Amino acid sequence: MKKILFTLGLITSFSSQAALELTNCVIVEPAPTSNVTGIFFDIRFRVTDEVKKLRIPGPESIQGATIKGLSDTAEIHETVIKDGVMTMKQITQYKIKPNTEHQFKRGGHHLMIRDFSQRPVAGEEYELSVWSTYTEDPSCMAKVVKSADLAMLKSKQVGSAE
Ligand SMILES: [Cu+2]
Repeated sequence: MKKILFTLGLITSFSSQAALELTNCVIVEPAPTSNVTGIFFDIRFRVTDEVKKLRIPGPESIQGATIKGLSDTAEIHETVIKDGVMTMKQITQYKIKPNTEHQFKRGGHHLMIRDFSQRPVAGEEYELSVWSTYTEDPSCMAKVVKSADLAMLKSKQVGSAE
């Protein structure tokens, strides 16, 4: 019972402003023959006074994600270049530095889903919830984009960032 009250307290304290913030969430439309696809976003851990009060015992981190209507489990991958060949490796935990923007992008860290319950189509939107260790799981609406449009979208975001 105490645990439930504590959890409710946490939800209330973060209802105004989540500690983890997701932006620029996109799902890549899978190629017709593929049953895997990548998901990209930016994530930031805002250490507010409320977060400081939690006295979390270690660095905040994320461990995976759920995409409502598509997949219960998204893996976190990192891109590794080995002997000049680009491959991907699953990692179980990704640490989020305080007050720093981390970009999950093609050729870097990303989320990956496989054997999705339906094929995402460009123009659709799905709710992405990222599993965090200490603070409330952040979520965002992720837009499905065609793979070819992803590069364009990203350069536009970078161009307008400053
Ligand atoms: Cu991957």
